[in-house]
Amino acid sequence: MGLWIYLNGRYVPEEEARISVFDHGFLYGDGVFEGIRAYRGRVFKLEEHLQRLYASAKAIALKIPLSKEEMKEKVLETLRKNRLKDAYIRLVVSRGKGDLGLDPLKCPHPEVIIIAHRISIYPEELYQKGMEVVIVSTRRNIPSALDPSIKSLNYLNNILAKIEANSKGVPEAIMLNNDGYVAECTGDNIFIVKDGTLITPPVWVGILRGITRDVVIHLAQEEKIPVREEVFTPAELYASDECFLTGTAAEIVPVTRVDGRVIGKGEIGEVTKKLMGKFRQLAHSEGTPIYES
Ligand code: PXG
Repeated sequence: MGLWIYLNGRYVPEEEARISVFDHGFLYGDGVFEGIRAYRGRVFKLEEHLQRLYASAKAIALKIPLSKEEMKEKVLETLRKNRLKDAYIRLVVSRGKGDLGLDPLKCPHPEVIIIAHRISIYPEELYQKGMEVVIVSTRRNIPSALDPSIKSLNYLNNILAKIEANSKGVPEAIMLNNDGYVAECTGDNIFIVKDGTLITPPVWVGILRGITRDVVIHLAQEEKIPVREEVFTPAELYASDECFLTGTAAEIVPVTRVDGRVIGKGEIGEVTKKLMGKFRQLAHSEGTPIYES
């Protein structure tokens, strides 16, 4: 059985879910999106994801034609329509159909798409043994040109970094900001542990403020693990005791090798292990119910 896709107020079978070749999301990457997870019949951090979506839209002067409350109901309805309990939800709002020019004023009707799908994640082995990553030469977009805190449909910067990771045979790429400080990965935020303190780059270095990142900071505070949002260099990353990546799809993935340097003891560290456990517990126990409300 195929999927039902929410497309501008209607549910259509995936084969019929089509957008115009004049859509500016397609022509120019002009739009915003979110990736959200549902675990065991509950949507994790739905409010936070919707807030970020509306904030991203506002930043690019895109008016979403639904209220946040309506959007929330549509997300839940899409999950129900597809009988999903564990899912990855992709919410896309594009500028909509215009002419071949850039001008967003020529696009009066933004396009809203919700896709809910079974998730595909990294292989379980990576969560037990840790991942190898590399620092790539593609720098993260500078905030004064295109702020990475906007989750826009324009992901070419990240894709160029991913191509470099692919060519090195690793699953993720670490990107530096234009000053050479560690920023984030192509679709994940980054944390290191040094002498018992958890450190993650501050949003102002030019990163997406990940929902998972916020959850992890909060969990660490609850566990009385000292947390600092602070810039760090590749050398400090190489010399860290532990490293992990966070993202909606990835959750918390331990990193045990960066550019051929073994991180810490080359196994999953204690702080990482503790936070992975706490995160799973939280994701499996709270969220917006899909089926009773
Ligand atoms: N940084 C960037 C650049 C992202 O795109 C994250 C960090 C993590 O944020 P959350 O809120 O999910 O904790 C993201 C989000 C994929 C994929 O297929 C991942 C994202 C976006 C699009 C695709 O892995 N990640």
